Amino acid sequence: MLSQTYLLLRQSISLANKSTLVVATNNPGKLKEFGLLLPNFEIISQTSLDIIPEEEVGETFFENSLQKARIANKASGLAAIGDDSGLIVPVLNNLPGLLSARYAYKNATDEENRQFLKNELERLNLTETKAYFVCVLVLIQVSADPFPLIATGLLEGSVKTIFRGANGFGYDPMFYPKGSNLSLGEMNADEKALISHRGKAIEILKRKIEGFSSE
Ligand code: ITT
Repeated sequence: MLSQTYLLLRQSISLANKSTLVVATNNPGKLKEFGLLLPNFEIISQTSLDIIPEEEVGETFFENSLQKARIANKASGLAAIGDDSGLIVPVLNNLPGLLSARYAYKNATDEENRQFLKNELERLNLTETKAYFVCVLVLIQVSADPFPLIATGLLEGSVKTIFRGANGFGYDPMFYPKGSNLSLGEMNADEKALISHRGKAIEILKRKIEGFSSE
């Protein structure tokens, strides 16, 4: 029963026919990664459609991601994907977490947020500590979609007070994936996509779009 409903609902979008997908983000770093990771889609940014995001008030990455996708879907009438993501540092009570984009202050730059995190670590006399990135994607396929597709990805590693590399965005220059000598800022886009929280979430989402999994 579930699989029949699932198959009906998912028909609006497919990996095979260059479906159009609005990415509900104003973050150019994220947008670039979506373009790379979803080559079978015609990706449109919400910025190019003048869609204005609302304040993120959710208590979970999921709520914020759903809100982003809903707004973009309602405004465009097209399939829309929300990405709410962030960096969790357990020793800092799981901050910056939901506040990752505005850790230093509202509208802070990536550089200011990195510096703020570095200061917080130094306050605890740490030069590195365990951390992980999370990414929660929500795909709304049709208007009032009662069955959005959801996918989550994690990337474990550590944050260090030494910044290396200028690739990527956000906290990439200070994040070192588990088992890697390179920071994410030193990896090229393909290398990051293979291991990243966003890359993993998108792989799961692609499988759901194709109907291989309904979980
Ligand atoms: P949108 O809401 O417009 O998508 P945003 O940057 O505000 O853009 P979020 O609220 O999801 O998005 O905050 C995510 C923040 O987490 C982002 O600004 C970075 O600071 C950090 N982040 C998420 N994914 C990251 C990645 O792959 N590399 C580095 N930092 C990342």
